[in-house]
Amino acid sequence: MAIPERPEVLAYVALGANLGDARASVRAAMQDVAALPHTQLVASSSLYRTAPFEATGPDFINAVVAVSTRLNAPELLLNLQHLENGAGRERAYRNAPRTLDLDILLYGEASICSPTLQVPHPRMWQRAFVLVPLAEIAPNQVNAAQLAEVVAQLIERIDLA
Ligand code: PH2
Ligand code: MG
Ligand code: MG
Repeated sequence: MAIPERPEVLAYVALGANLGDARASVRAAMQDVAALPHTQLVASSSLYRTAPFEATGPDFINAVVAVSTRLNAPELLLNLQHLENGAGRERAYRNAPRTLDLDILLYGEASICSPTLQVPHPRMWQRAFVLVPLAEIAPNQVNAAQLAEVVAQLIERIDLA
């Protein structure tokens, strides 16, 4: 069912995994995010292999997608958490290795600071694994100085979009 009274909002979602078949999990999650209710996929980045940043465990697979959605931000968050749980996500400790992590980076122009959701994502500007795939699909959202800040972090484009 459409929600005609709701505006369509362009949102950016970061995907990450470093447990199990991370590549397959991120690929499947891209399709699952695209299939969320009242949501259309606008763009998806390549897949990147990245070194754990302030985290332990195996290398991550990371990517970013853009969606146009009529879900509000809390609804989008709940839907993403549902997908994380469906992928077997456990929360053993902060930044523990995970089967799937889905983070809202940007939700239109919104600034959100609630106990459960902060948008723009408060740490996105420190992270190459976010900025590089985001710049691939939305070059207007990331500038050269921001990319220069994270240039020392290891990131390799593995599966071209
Ligand atoms: N996610 C984190 C912490 N560190 N490092 C990489 N390379 N990729 C991630 O997705 C990641 C991380 C917290 O969510
Ligand atoms: Mg995260
Ligand atoms: Mg998360």
